[in-house]
Amino acid sequence: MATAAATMPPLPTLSKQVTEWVASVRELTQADEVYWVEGSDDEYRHFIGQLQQSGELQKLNEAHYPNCFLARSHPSDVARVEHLTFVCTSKQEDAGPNNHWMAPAEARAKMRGLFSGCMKGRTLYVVPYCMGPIDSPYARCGVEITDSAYVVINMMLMTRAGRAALERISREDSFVKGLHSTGELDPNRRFIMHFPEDLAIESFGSGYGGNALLGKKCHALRIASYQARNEGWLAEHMLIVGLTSPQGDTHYVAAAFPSACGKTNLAMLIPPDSMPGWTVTTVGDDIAWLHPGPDGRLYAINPEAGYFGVVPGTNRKTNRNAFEMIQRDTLFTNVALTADNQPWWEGLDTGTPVIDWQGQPYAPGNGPAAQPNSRFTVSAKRNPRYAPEADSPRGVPISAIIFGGRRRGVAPLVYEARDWNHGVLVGASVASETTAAAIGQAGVLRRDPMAMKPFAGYNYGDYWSHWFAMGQKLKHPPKIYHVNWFRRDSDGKFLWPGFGDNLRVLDWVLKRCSGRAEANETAIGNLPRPSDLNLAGLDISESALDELLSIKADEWRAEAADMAKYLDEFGARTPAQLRAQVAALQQRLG
Ligand code: GTP
Ligand code: SPV
Ligand code: MN
Repeated sequence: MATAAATMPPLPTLSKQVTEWVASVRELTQADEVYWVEGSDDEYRHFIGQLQQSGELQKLNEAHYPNCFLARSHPSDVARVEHLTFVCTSKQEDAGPNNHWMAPAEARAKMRGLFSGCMKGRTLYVVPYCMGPIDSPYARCGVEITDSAYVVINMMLMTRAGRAALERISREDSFVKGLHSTGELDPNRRFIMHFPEDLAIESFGSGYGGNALLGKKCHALRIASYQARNEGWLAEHMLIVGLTSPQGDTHYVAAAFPSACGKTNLAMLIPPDSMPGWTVTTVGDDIAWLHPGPDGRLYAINPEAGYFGVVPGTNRKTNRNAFEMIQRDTLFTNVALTADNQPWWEGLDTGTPVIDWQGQPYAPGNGPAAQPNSRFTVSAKRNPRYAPEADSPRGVPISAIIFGGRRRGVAPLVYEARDWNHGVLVGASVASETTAAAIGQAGVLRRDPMAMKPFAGYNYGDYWSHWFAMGQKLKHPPKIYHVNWFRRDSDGKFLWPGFGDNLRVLDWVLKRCSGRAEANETAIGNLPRPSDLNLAGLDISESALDELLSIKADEWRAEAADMAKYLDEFGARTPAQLRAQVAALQQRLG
C-alpha cells in the first residue's frame, strides 16, 4: 500500500465540496497521507494483508473458514454507546426527549478539540459510499473519512463503496459528511455527534460497528430519518423479507424489532419441514428506506449491501442460511477461538473454546467465551437466499409492516392493527427488554417506539406525526402487525419455538392481507385463534397456545395508562391523533 496516496486519479468533475472538505479534515487531523478507497477486490485484499501485519486481524482456520478473519476490539468498546450519542439540532426541542442533545456550536468545538492532530503519522482514508442500489433514485450517498483500516474493510462489505459512489456524489454534489477517528478508545473521550441540519456526523473514540461504520446507524437511520421527514419518506430499523407461498404468490414484509431481537433471523428464515413449498428470500436485515410508489403502495429498499449480525445463537438449527453464509469470506469481531483456530461462540453445538474473546485462555468463571454482542460482517451476496430484487432501483412493494419487541409478558404472539392510524399507536407502543447491542444493563424493559429509540434523528412527537402523514399519502397502505417471539412461561422458558416456526405467524399475516384468514376482534386489535394458524407438525401445548393468543384486560389497561404517561414526555409535540388512539384503546378496554 506504499502507493496508497496516489490512488483514485481525481475524477475530472470531482466535486469541489468533497476535495475541499477532505483537505480541511487533513489539515485539522494532521494526517500523513490521504488514501481514496476505490472499492476493488484487490484493494480489499491489500487492506486485509495490512491489518494482519499490524496485528489488528488474525487469520482463522483456512480449511474450515476460508478467507475469514478475527478482530478483537478494546474491552470497553464492544457495543453502541447511547449515552455518548448526540443529535445536535439548532433547537433542543427538535432533537426531542428521545435524544441526547448538544448545541451544534458546542458540539463542533468539542469535536474539533478531539480531532485536532489526532491522525498525525497516520493515513486518512476517504470512503465514498452509496446507501442503496447505485442507480436508485431512493439511494443516498455519503463520504466517511476514517483513520481505521478495519472500518474501511467493514464499510466495503456493508455499503456500495468506492469509485461508482464517488461518481454519483460528483454528479449530485450532495452527500453526508462523516468524520471518524478511533482516537485512543478512551470512553471519556468518546462521542458520536449528529448534525442533521448539515448532513454531517462526527464520531470519535470508538471502533465498534454502530459507532464507527457511519453509513449504518448514523447515516442510514439518524440523518436519513431527519431527511425522510422533510422529503416525505421513512428511514426505519426494519428487515425486508420476500415470501413466496406454496401457491406461488410473492409478498414482501418489513419488520421493526429492537437491536438483537430477531431481525436478521426473520429476514433469513428457514421454513419448517412441516411447511413445504415456501420460499423465503432476504432483501435486507436491519434498515429499510420506504417510499410511497406511483401505484399508491409503499416501496422499500435496503440501503445496505452487507450484514453486521449478532454471532451468538447462530447455528444450523436456528438459522441455517446465516450459519452457512459465515463459513467463508467473513470478518468476525470478538468471538472466541478453538484449539485449531476456528471461531467459537455460545450456541454453537460443536467445538470447544480455548481462547476467549479478549484473547485470554478461556475460563468459564470469566463469563461467556464470545462477547454477547460479538458480530459477523459479510457481504449480502454471500447469503444463499439473497433476493435479487435487493438490487432493484425501484425497491419492493410492502404488503405488511410488523413491529415487535422482546417481552416476557403482556404482548401476545401476534395481533393486527385495525387500520394504519391504529398501527401508528401499535408501533409507538413497542417496548422491549434491553440487549447487549448497547452498553448498559441488559434485560431492562423500556419503551422503544418503532424500534427506533436509539436511532430516530429527531423528536419522536414529530416522528409520529410524520407516520400519520405517510398513511395519508398511501392509497394502499400495508397492514400493520405486532409480534412477540419472546413470551415466557412461569419457569422463564420461551412459550413459542420461534425462528423457522415464525413462518406460521407470517403465513397468517399474509392470508389476512389477502382476506383469506379469520381473526378474533379484541380491544387491542385482531388476534388469530389457534385454528387460524397453520400448526401442522408443531409440538406445542394447548395451554401455551392459549397464553400466546390471549390478552388480559387488566394488564392492557395498565399498558395503555403507561403509554398515555409516556406520551406526556413529548408534550405538545405528541400528535393529537396518537392521544386519540390511546383514548380509543382505553375506551375499548373499558
Ligand atoms: P441487530 O443486528 O442488533 O439490529 O439485531 P437483530 O434484530 O437482527 O437480531 P438477531 O436476528 O441477530 O437476533 C438476536 C438474538 O435473538 C440472537 O441471539 C437470536 O438467536 C435470538 N432470536 C432471534 N429470533 C428469535 C426467535 O424467534 N426466538 C427466540 N427465542 N430467539 C430469537
Ligand atoms: C444494532 O445495534 O441495532 C445493530 C448493530 O444493528 S450496530 O450497527 O452496532 O448498531
Ligand atoms: Mn440494528
